[in-house]
Amino acid sequence: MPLPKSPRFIQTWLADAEGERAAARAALEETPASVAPKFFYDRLGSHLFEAITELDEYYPTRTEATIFASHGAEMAKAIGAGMALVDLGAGNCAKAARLFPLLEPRRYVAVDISVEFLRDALRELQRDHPQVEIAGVGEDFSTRLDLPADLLGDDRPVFFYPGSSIGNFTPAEALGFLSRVRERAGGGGLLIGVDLVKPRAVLEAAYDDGLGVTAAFNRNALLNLNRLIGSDFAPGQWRHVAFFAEAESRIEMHLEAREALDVSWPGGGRRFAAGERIHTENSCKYTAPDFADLLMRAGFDTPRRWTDPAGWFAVFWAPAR
Ligand code: AVI
Repeated sequence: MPLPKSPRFIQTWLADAEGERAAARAALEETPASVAPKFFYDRLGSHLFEAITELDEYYPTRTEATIFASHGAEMAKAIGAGMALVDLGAGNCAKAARLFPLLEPRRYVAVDISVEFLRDALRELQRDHPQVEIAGVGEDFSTRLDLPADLLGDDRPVFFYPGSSIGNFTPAEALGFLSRVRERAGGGGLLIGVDLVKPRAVLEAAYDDGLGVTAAFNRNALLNLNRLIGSDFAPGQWRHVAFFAEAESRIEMHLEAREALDVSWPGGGRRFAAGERIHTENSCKYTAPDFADLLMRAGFDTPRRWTDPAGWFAVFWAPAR
């Protein structure tokens, strides 16, 4: 039996490791301190995020899945078959794989910062779909989107950005990011999942679950930072904080020092007062009309939209002629 082919893999994440370390240290030295949400996603963080998606309180993943299950065929008709499907933040690639029978991509390019997790997922996917040309890109696509042209071939580029990860950008950053996608999506478009505004209690429970999985996910960013910059954060000294900030229409996640703490890293360090916070994530919640407007400001054509019956989540198909 021939050996299954290995997906091609390109890695740009941490090509400038010293630059990433300097930026992470600088963000910690500011007041208020912050850690970019990309630091959630080492291999353990990706597994913890997978666990979050199984929680009763975390409605986005299963709500989005019901929208794909109910309307996937209509989406596929709107998009058209045969394409290079570019999955941004692919994770375990499960969402895209579920759409393969409907979208029938000729190529699949998975992009994620969690390099090892992505490699594992792609090996399995290639075994199950030997007919699809599969490639992986280990990249921090929040700031750049460098896809070698030969990865897409002559196929129409259809970008796939499910899960409402767009909410992890501020609206201004989201506009910049969507504009970068639009520049590369000519002849294709963008299929994107977006979390919508809903009652505060539902939102806050989703980001502060009873089992403490989200708290572990939040604290794991400190362990990832310890490895990257050589800091000595002790995760147990930090309390998980998550709340809905109404004015900004976003969930904010923070880590709060349980007592006065000194944290050091090679060449520096700082003191955190008791109760002082490190801002780790925003998760913006949109209204459907506001998000459609954002897509059009980024240069996409009038989008189509599908929602669940409660109107908690939306999937948009934004064509790019
Ligand atoms: C990846 N992203 C869409 C998740 C979210 O809901 O903002 C990350 C997350 N943070 C806490 N729980 C899940």
